[in-house]
Amino acid sequence: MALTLVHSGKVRELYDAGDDRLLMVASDRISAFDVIMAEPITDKGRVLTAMTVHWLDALSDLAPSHLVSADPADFPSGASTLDDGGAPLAGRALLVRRAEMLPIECIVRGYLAGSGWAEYKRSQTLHGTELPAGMRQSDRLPEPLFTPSTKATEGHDENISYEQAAELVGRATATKARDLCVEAYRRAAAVAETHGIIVADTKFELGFIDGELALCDEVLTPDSSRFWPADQWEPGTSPPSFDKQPLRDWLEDTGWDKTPPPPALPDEIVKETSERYIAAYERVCGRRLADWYGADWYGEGGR
Ligand code: PZK
Repeated sequence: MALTLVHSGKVRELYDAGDDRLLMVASDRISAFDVIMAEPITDKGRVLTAMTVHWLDALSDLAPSHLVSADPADFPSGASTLDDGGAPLAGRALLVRRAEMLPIECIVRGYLAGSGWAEYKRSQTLHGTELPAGMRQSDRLPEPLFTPSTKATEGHDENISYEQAAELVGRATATKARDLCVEAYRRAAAVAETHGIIVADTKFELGFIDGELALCDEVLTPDSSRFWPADQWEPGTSPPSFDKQPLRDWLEDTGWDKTPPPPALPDEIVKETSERYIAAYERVCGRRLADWYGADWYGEGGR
């Protein structure tokens, strides 16, 4: 039986796998300046999937997760005929349990970037929490902060205070979510830092499975986080993105106006971007991508 598509994101899809399960498929698509590029980035879907599994496993003592299996042999039969127009599914799909998702994005910030920096400049606060005076763009925060937002169905998510989050999901759940996410961020950031990568911030999605708060969706990937090369971190400036900067720089250099269609990417840019994603996985998780599902198809078994 063909699987039914239940949700299509910019770079990934979610299918009903029956039996209260979903198949979460990460494509090799990449977006830059909010526009999807025409060329797939080789291995990007496998990198995001392998990273998610690594962290769900490494954090399993902290929280249960929605993960059932990453092994294609465990996928429902309809998965084998599933064709999203991309590379084979092996390594870039996860069978997960359906959860009752919280209506908030659980973001943790360790550094002052993006909308956090914009708020700080305005009011010296981050999601309503007062911060020390005199902080610069990209500065490290005194402590990682839980900075939730609502899930906007259209347009951009709205930042909310911890109090507002407590009103939305209940205080006990908000407290649990905050403590879990901050600890997960601390662990991942500490590991990444020893390998020269700063995890500036990251977004978790939590849901209830069998009455327990579980880690869902993708976890600590470049698409759900800001990864910076530690050696290029300079407070007062905006550090490059570990994974996307060569692509962004090339696009800027073309003079493209950032509306579709984007310019066709040269092979060198595709290759360099792919290598960045793989390096992020191998450095942050301390594992080789060649050891992950689907390596045979890409002919990297001997790497
Ligand atoms: C769920 N998303 C986002 C992910 C997409 C969109 N375990 C779960 N149970 C219920 N719902 C979700 C999950 C998870 N994960 C995740 N939306 C709903 C999403 C992947 C591809 F297109």
